[in-house]
Amino acid sequence: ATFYERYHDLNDIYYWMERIIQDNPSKVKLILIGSSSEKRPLYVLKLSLNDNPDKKAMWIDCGIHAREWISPAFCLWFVQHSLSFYGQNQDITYILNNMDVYILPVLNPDGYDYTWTTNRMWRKNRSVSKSSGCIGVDLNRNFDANWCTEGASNDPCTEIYCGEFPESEPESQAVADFLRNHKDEVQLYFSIHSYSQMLLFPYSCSMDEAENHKDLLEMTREAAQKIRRYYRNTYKYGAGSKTIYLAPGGSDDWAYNLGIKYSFTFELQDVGQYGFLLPPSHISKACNEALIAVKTIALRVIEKT
Ligand code: 0X9
Ligand code: ZN
Repeated sequence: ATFYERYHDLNDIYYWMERIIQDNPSKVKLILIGSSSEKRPLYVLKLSLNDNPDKKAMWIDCGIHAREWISPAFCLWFVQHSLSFYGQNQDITYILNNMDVYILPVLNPDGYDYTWTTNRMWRKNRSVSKSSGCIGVDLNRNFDANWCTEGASNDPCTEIYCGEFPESEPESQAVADFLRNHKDEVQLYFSIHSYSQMLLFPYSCSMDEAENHKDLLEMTREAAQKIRRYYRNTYKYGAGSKTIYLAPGGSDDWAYNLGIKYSFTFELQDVGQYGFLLPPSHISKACNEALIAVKTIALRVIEKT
Protein backbone atom coordinates (compact mmCIF):
# COMPACT_ATOMS: atom_id res chain seq x y z
CA ALA A 1 0.00 0.00 0.00
CA THR A 2 1.16 3.53 -0.75
CA PHE A 3 1.42 6.34 1.81
CA TYR A 4 -2.10 7.49 0.87
CA GLU A 5 -3.57 4.02 1.39
CA ARG A 6 -2.66 4.02 5.06
CA TYR A 7 -3.89 6.05 8.03
CA HIS A 8 -1.42 8.49 9.58
CA ASP A 9 -1.09 9.87 13.05
CA LEU A 10 -1.04 13.58 13.69
CA ASN A 11 2.73 13.97 13.67
CA ASP A 12 2.96 12.15 10.34
CA ILE A 13 0.34 14.52 8.94
CA TYR A 14 2.27 17.58 10.15
CA TYR A 15 5.44 16.17 8.54
CA TRP A 16 3.51 15.40 5.38
CA MET A 17 2.31 19.02 5.16
CA GLU A 18 5.90 20.28 5.48
CA ARG A 19 7.07 17.95 2.77
CA ILE A 20 4.23 18.99 0.46
CA ILE A 21 5.12 22.68 0.75
CA GLN A 22 8.85 22.01 0.39
CA ASP A 23 8.32 19.91 -2.73
CA ASN A 24 5.79 22.32 -4.30
CA PRO A 25 6.81 25.80 -3.14
CA SER A 26 5.18 27.66 -6.02
CA LYS A 27 1.89 25.76 -5.83
CA VAL A 28 1.14 25.20 -2.16
CA LYS A 29 1.18 27.66 0.74
CA LEU A 30 0.85 26.87 4.42
CA ILE A 31 -1.50 29.14 6.38
CA LEU A 32 -1.72 29.04 10.17
CA ILE A 33 -5.34 29.85 11.02
CA GLY A 34 -5.25 29.32 14.79
CA SER A 35 -4.51 26.72 17.41
CA SER A 36 -6.47 24.01 19.20
CA SER A 37 -7.45 24.03 22.86
CA GLU A 38 -4.31 22.00 23.62
CA LYS A 39 -2.32 24.55 21.55
CA ARG A 40 -1.64 22.46 18.47
CA PRO A 41 -1.38 24.47 15.24
CA LEU A 42 -4.29 24.52 12.78
CA TYR A 43 -2.75 24.58 9.32
CA VAL A 44 -4.58 25.15 6.06
CA LEU A 45 -2.93 24.28 2.75
CA LYS A 46 -3.72 26.65 -0.08
CA LEU A 47 -3.43 25.04 -3.51
CA SER A 48 -3.04 27.62 -6.23
CA LEU A 49 -1.98 25.97 -9.46
CA ASN A 50 -2.77 28.69 -11.94
CA ASP A 51 -2.33 32.45 -11.68
CA ASN A 52 -5.55 33.46 -13.36
CA PRO A 53 -6.25 36.69 -11.36
CA ASP A 54 -9.98 36.53 -10.57
CA LYS A 55 -10.08 32.96 -9.38
CA LYS A 56 -12.63 31.86 -6.80
CA ALA A 57 -11.96 29.20 -4.21
CA MET A 58 -13.31 26.11 -2.55
CA TRP A 59 -12.75 25.02 1.04
CA ILE A 60 -12.46 21.43 2.28
CA ASP A 61 -12.15 20.53 5.96
CA CYS A 62 -11.48 17.07 7.29
CA GLY A 63 -11.27 15.55 10.74
CA ILE A 64 -13.78 17.70 12.63
CA HIS A 65 -14.82 14.45 14.38
CA ALA A 66 -11.78 12.68 15.77
CA ARG A 67 -12.67 9.03 15.15
CA GLU A 68 -13.65 9.47 11.48
CA TRP A 69 -10.19 8.55 10.20
CA ILE A 70 -11.18 8.23 6.55
CA SER A 71 -11.81 11.98 6.57
CA PRO A 72 -8.21 13.24 7.06
CA ALA A 73 -7.15 10.43 4.71
CA PHE A 74 -9.41 12.04 2.07
CA CYS A 75 -7.87 15.49 2.50
CA LEU A 76 -4.41 14.00 1.92
CA TRP A 77 -5.75 12.03 -1.04
CA PHE A 78 -7.23 15.18 -2.58
CA VAL A 79 -3.97 17.12 -2.30
CA GLN A 80 -1.99 14.25 -3.78
CA HIS A 81 -4.46 13.86 -6.65
CA SER A 82 -4.42 17.60 -7.39
CA LEU A 83 -0.62 17.85 -7.45
CA SER A 84 -0.12 14.64 -9.44
CA PHE A 85 -2.88 15.00 -12.01
CA TYR A 86 -3.01 18.74 -12.69
CA GLY A 87 -2.29 18.96 -16.41
CA GLN A 88 -3.06 15.23 -16.85
CA ASN A 89 -6.64 14.75 -15.76
CA GLN A 90 -9.09 17.03 -17.56
CA ASP A 91 -11.51 17.64 -14.68
CA ILE A 92 -8.98 18.44 -11.96
CA THR A 93 -7.08 20.68 -14.39
CA TYR A 94 -10.21 22.61 -15.28
CA ILE A 95 -11.22 22.93 -11.63
CA LEU A 96 -7.79 24.15 -10.51
CA ASN A 97 -7.60 26.60 -13.41
CA ASN A 98 -10.78 28.16 -12.09
CA MET A 99 -10.47 27.75 -8.33
CA ASP A 100 -7.92 27.80 -5.56
CA VAL A 101 -8.42 25.20 -2.87
CA TYR A 102 -8.11 25.72 0.88
CA ILE A 103 -7.68 22.42 2.70
CA LEU A 104 -7.71 21.90 6.45
CA PRO A 105 -6.62 18.25 6.85
CA VAL A 106 -7.30 17.96 10.59
CA LEU A 107 -9.77 20.45 12.04
CA ASN A 108 -9.70 18.71 15.44
CA PRO A 109 -6.05 17.77 16.04
CA ASP A 110 -6.38 17.22 19.82
CA GLY A 111 -9.22 14.75 19.36
CA TYR A 112 -7.48 13.03 16.45
CA ASP A 113 -4.29 12.55 18.47
CA TYR A 114 -6.39 11.19 21.36
CA THR A 115 -7.92 8.54 19.06
CA TRP A 116 -4.39 7.35 18.24
CA THR A 117 -3.05 7.30 21.79
CA THR A 118 -5.94 6.62 24.15
CA ASN A 119 -9.49 6.12 22.86
CA ARG A 120 -10.13 5.17 19.24
CA MET A 121 -13.82 6.12 19.48
CA TRP A 122 -13.37 9.73 20.68
CA ARG A 123 -15.50 12.24 18.70
CA LYS A 124 -15.22 15.72 20.24
CA ASN A 125 -12.36 18.11 20.85
CA ARG A 126 -10.46 17.97 24.17
CA SER A 127 -11.41 21.15 25.98
CA VAL A 128 -12.22 20.82 29.67
CA SER A 129 -15.63 22.00 30.88
CA LYS A 130 -15.35 24.07 34.06
CA SER A 131 -18.80 23.16 35.35
CA SER A 132 -18.77 19.35 35.03
CA GLY A 133 -15.19 18.26 34.55
CA CYS A 134 -16.33 16.38 31.43
CA ILE A 135 -14.16 16.76 28.36
CA GLY A 136 -14.90 17.80 24.83
CA VAL A 137 -17.25 19.88 22.71
CA ASP A 138 -18.79 18.49 19.53
CA LEU A 139 -17.26 21.00 17.11
CA ASN A 140 -20.03 20.28 14.60
CA ARG A 141 -22.57 21.58 17.14
CA ASN A 142 -20.53 24.68 18.08
CA PHE A 143 -21.18 26.92 15.05
CA ASP A 144 -23.73 29.72 15.07
CA ALA A 145 -26.64 28.09 13.20
CA ASN A 146 -29.67 27.59 15.47
CA TRP A 147 -27.03 26.82 18.06
CA CYS A 148 -27.88 24.25 20.75
CA THR A 149 -31.48 23.67 19.75
CA GLU A 150 -33.00 20.20 19.17
CA GLY A 151 -30.32 17.74 17.99
CA ALA A 152 -27.57 19.13 20.26
CA SER A 153 -27.10 19.02 24.02
CA ASN A 154 -26.05 21.52 26.67
CA ASP A 155 -24.75 18.65 28.83
CA PRO A 156 -20.92 18.65 28.61
CA CYS A 157 -20.87 14.91 29.30
CA THR A 158 -22.71 13.98 26.06
CA GLU A 159 -21.26 13.29 22.62
CA ILE A 160 -23.25 16.16 21.07
CA TYR A 161 -22.37 18.90 23.57
CA CYS A 162 -22.72 22.29 21.87
CA GLY A 163 -20.21 24.17 24.06
CA GLU A 164 -20.73 27.24 26.28
CA PHE A 165 -21.67 29.55 23.42
CA PRO A 166 -21.35 29.58 19.59
CA GLU A 167 -17.68 29.44 18.53
CA SER A 168 -16.62 28.93 22.14
CA GLU A 169 -13.95 26.53 20.88
CA PRO A 170 -10.69 27.74 19.32
CA GLU A 171 -11.01 25.23 16.46
CA SER A 172 -14.48 26.35 15.33
CA GLN A 173 -13.58 29.99 15.90
CA ALA A 174 -10.46 29.69 13.73
CA VAL A 175 -12.47 28.19 10.86
CA ALA A 176 -15.28 30.74 11.20
CA ASP A 177 -12.83 33.66 11.33
CA PHE A 178 -10.97 32.41 8.27
CA LEU A 179 -14.15 31.94 6.24
CA ARG A 180 -15.54 35.34 7.32
CA ASN A 181 -12.29 36.90 6.06
CA HIS A 182 -12.46 34.99 2.76
CA LYS A 183 -16.18 34.91 2.14
CA ASP A 184 -16.06 36.87 -1.11
CA GLU A 185 -13.59 34.38 -2.52
CA VAL A 186 -14.92 31.04 -1.23
CA GLN A 187 -17.88 29.85 -3.29
CA LEU A 188 -17.92 26.21 -2.37
CA TYR A 189 -17.64 24.52 1.04
CA PHE A 190 -17.10 20.84 1.87
CA SER A 191 -16.88 19.21 5.28
CA ILE A 192 -15.82 15.56 5.21
CA HIS A 193 -17.15 13.02 7.74
CA SER A 194 -17.93 9.34 8.06
CA TYR A 195 -19.80 7.10 8.06
CA SER A 196 -23.12 6.35 6.28
CA GLN A 197 -22.49 7.25 2.59
CA MET A 198 -24.44 10.46 2.25
CA LEU A 199 -24.06 13.72 0.34
CA LEU A 200 -25.78 16.33 2.51
CA PHE A 201 -26.53 20.02 2.15
CA PRO A 202 -28.37 22.68 4.23
CA TYR A 203 -30.34 22.77 6.23
CA SER A 204 -29.54 20.39 9.07
CA CYS A 205 -30.28 22.95 11.78
CA SER A 206 -33.97 23.24 10.88
CA MET A 207 -36.53 21.70 8.57
CA ASP A 208 -36.41 24.78 6.32
CA GLU A 209 -35.55 24.36 2.68
CA ALA A 210 -32.49 26.21 1.40
CA GLU A 211 -33.27 28.94 -1.12
CA ASN A 212 -31.30 27.05 -3.82
CA HIS A 213 -32.47 23.61 -2.67
CA LYS A 214 -33.20 22.45 -6.23
CA ASP A 215 -29.65 23.24 -7.41
CA LEU A 216 -28.09 21.54 -4.40
CA LEU A 217 -30.31 18.49 -4.83
CA GLU A 218 -29.46 18.21 -8.52
CA MET A 219 -25.73 18.53 -7.85
CA THR A 220 -25.74 15.81 -5.21
CA ARG A 221 -27.97 13.61 -7.35
CA GLU A 222 -25.49 13.83 -10.19
CA ALA A 223 -22.56 13.17 -7.85
CA ALA A 224 -24.27 10.11 -6.34
CA GLN A 225 -25.02 8.85 -9.84
CA LYS A 226 -21.34 9.15 -10.82
CA ILE A 227 -20.33 7.20 -7.72
CA ARG A 228 -22.81 4.49 -8.60
CA ARG A 229 -21.66 4.33 -12.21
CA TYR A 230 -17.90 4.40 -11.60
CA TYR A 231 -17.62 2.67 -8.22
CA ARG A 232 -20.83 0.63 -7.93
CA ASN A 233 -21.70 2.06 -4.57
CA THR A 234 -24.80 3.80 -3.22
CA TYR A 235 -24.85 7.23 -1.59
CA LYS A 236 -28.00 8.89 -0.30
CA TYR A 237 -28.33 12.60 -0.90
CA GLY A 238 -30.52 15.45 0.32
CA ALA A 239 -30.98 18.14 2.92
CA GLY A 240 -29.37 17.10 6.21
CA SER A 241 -32.42 17.42 8.46
CA LYS A 242 -34.47 15.12 6.23
CA THR A 243 -31.73 12.71 5.15
CA ILE A 244 -29.79 12.07 8.36
CA TYR A 245 -31.24 14.02 11.31
CA LEU A 246 -31.84 17.44 12.78
CA ALA A 247 -28.46 18.65 14.07
CA PRO A 248 -27.94 22.38 14.71
CA GLY A 249 -24.65 24.25 15.05
CA GLY A 250 -22.95 22.54 12.08
CA SER A 251 -20.27 24.14 9.98
CA ASP A 252 -22.10 23.53 6.67
CA ASP A 253 -25.26 25.43 7.71
CA TRP A 254 -23.17 28.22 9.23
CA ALA A 255 -21.09 28.57 6.04
CA TYR A 256 -24.27 28.57 3.98
CA ASN A 257 -25.77 31.38 6.06
CA LEU A 258 -22.50 33.31 5.74
CA GLY A 259 -23.19 33.38 2.00
CA ILE A 260 -21.38 30.29 0.68
CA LYS A 261 -24.37 29.01 -1.25
CA TYR A 262 -22.79 25.71 -2.27
CA SER A 263 -22.17 24.02 1.05
CA PHE A 264 -21.95 20.26 1.60
CA THR A 265 -21.23 17.65 4.21
CA PHE A 266 -20.11 14.27 2.90
CA GLU A 267 -20.42 11.13 4.96
CA LEU A 268 -17.96 8.67 3.42
CA GLN A 269 -17.86 4.84 3.70
CA ASP A 270 -19.17 2.63 4.94
CA VAL A 271 -22.78 1.97 5.99
CA GLY A 272 -21.86 0.27 9.26
CA GLN A 273 -20.00 -2.97 8.64
CA TYR A 274 -16.77 -1.42 9.92
CA GLY A 275 -18.18 2.02 10.70
CA PHE A 276 -15.46 4.36 11.97
CA LEU A 277 -12.96 1.46 11.86
CA LEU A 278 -12.85 1.31 8.06
CA PRO A 279 -9.86 -0.90 7.16
CA PRO A 280 -6.95 0.72 5.29
CA SER A 281 -7.63 -1.54 2.32
CA HIS A 282 -10.85 0.45 1.75
CA ILE A 283 -9.20 3.90 1.74
CA SER A 284 -8.56 4.06 -1.97
CA LYS A 285 -12.12 3.30 -3.07
CA ALA A 286 -13.68 5.48 -0.36
CA CYS A 287 -11.49 8.44 -1.34
CA ASN A 288 -12.01 7.99 -5.08
CA GLU A 289 -15.78 8.02 -4.53
CA ALA A 290 -15.58 11.23 -2.55
CA LEU A 291 -13.20 12.72 -5.10
CA ILE A 292 -15.56 12.13 -8.01
CA ALA A 293 -18.36 13.74 -5.99
CA VAL A 294 -16.22 16.80 -5.17
CA LYS A 295 -15.22 17.14 -8.81
CA THR A 296 -18.76 16.75 -10.13
CA ILE A 297 -20.04 19.46 -7.81
CA ALA A 298 -17.08 21.82 -8.36
CA LEU A 299 -17.55 21.62 -12.13
CA ARG A 300 -21.23 22.51 -11.75
CA VAL A 301 -20.42 25.45 -9.47
CA ILE A 302 -17.83 26.82 -11.91
CA GLU A 303 -20.35 26.49 -14.72
CA LYS A 304 -22.94 28.52 -12.78
CA THR A 305 -20.67 31.43 -11.87
O1 0X9 B 1 -23.87 14.66 13.25
C1 0X9 B 1 -23.00 15.17 12.54
O2 0X9 B 1 -22.34 16.14 12.90
C2 0X9 B 1 -22.71 14.56 11.17
N1 0X9 B 1 -22.81 13.12 11.23
S1 0X9 B 1 -21.62 12.27 12.01
O3 0X9 B 1 -22.05 10.89 12.09
N2 0X9 B 1 -20.30 12.28 11.12
O4 0X9 B 1 -21.36 12.87 13.29
C3 0X9 B 1 -23.71 15.10 10.16
C4 0X9 B 1 -23.58 16.57 9.92
C5 0X9 B 1 -24.62 17.12 8.97
N3 0X9 B 1 -24.63 18.56 9.00
C6 0X9 B 1 -25.09 19.24 10.08
N4 0X9 B 1 -25.62 18.66 11.10
N5 0X9 B 1 -25.02 20.55 10.03
ZN1 ZN C 1 -18.72 13.40 11.77
